[in-house]
Amino acid sequence: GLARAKDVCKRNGLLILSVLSVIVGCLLGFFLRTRRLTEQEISYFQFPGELLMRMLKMLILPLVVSSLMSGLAALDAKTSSRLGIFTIAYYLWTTFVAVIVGIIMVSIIHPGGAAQKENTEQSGKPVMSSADALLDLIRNMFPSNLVEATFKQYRTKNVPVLKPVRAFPSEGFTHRFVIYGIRDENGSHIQNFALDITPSPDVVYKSEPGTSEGMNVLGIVIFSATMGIILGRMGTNGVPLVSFCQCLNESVMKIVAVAVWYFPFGIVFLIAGKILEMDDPTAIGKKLGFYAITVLCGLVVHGLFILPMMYLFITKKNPIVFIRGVLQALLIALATSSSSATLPITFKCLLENNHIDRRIARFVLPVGATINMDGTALYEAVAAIFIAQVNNYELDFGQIITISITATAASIGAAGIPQAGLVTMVIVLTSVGLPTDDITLIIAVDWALDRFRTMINVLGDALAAGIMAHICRKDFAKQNEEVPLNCETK
Ligand code: DAS
Repeated sequence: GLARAKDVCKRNGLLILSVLSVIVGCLLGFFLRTRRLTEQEISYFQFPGELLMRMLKMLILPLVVSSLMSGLAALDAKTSSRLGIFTIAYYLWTTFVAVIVGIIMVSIIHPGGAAQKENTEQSGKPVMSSADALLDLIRNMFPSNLVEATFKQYRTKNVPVLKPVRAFPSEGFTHRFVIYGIRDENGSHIQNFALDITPSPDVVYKSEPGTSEGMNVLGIVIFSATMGIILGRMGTNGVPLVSFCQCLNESVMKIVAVAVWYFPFGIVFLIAGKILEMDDPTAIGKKLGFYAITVLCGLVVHGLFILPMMYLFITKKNPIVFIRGVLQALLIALATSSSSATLPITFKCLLENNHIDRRIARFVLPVGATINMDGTALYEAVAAIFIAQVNNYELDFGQIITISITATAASIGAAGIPQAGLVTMVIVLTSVGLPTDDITLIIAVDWALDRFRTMINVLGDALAAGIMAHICRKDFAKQNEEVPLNCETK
């Protein structure tokens, strides 16, 4: 008995530590909340968690570039196109299924109720149109500058076009002025000291180019995948670059193997730090609570039933064993809310625990972390319909179809970074004419839902790798010896 327990601990040590760190992080966070720490104390407390995020982000670029280039270069034309088509088709299909699950859930639970809105504050900020968002997605596929793509994305911003102001106050006004004043103790007016300008509804907006912080992973994925395919066709001429990428990939994975020992420690502070800065959870309204429950139920149904059933149906293998293999990646997703930051661990789990062919993982995972987000798609559909319900807005069948298509597109467009889905929500809302300002209704719980949807996003990518390994097993068995370079160490 004892010897067996020891053996289990030895083999699963890191996983056990990670589970414990999530629990300790929650307990510590709630305990320290009662201590009322200052903002500065909280930021120092969050430092070890910040380090974890920095380490993971540091690994994304070399990992994505090297795995796609070396992975695709190792495949012949037929296999890579088969793998590519199957993977993309599977990703689109599962994302669409996730949206349907979300729509069914939100229709059954009906969290929006019939009561009044709890928060009607309109931000008045100009937002992006869905056409702009779609064009931005395509623009990001072709970054004009690869170096810039490593730290910036393209995002159209809409700026107000001001009409000339004639007199005060008159019809020509494009902005509402709010003047704050100071009064003395007798209540008489002393001085105006601030002017808050809010655009009035009739202001016209013009699209202007812009960029936003954060790596353009999609652009880097497209470039690296293309390079990988080309290198594979170049024969011996491509060898220097391919072996460079293989070597880079292996060394990055070795860094991951060392860094993982820091992760449980980082997770404690990442989770506790977030709990320390969150708003009072008891202040969340009833409807918002039901909305969060709807999203969570949808994620559970999709992640614990539908995806595993698909895996079982296609591969005839036990999905529980598979999911246990990637549990550590799921915990990192929970702690970081970022599929891209989790990527190194997803790789590690799939190669070491689930024994997925590395050529498959090298293609399926980076692409999946960028475009395959089942959890995000499900949440986008639920959120849009929730907002419609809150506004007492009846959606017809055509609009539901529109939501399911745009939610799929919005999840593809969302980057694998925290709360990216909240930004691409705009596409879904504008497509059916819902007020985009109502995104503010769901912000209070979004950071928490983000963690759970990111877990499902990562799970979807991992199961996809398992399914692709099964579907393409014959191609891979055939070409095992045909890998252009034999320098890969096992
Ligand atoms: N958190 C994101 C992810 O990395 C996406 C989202 O915001 O939904 O998967």
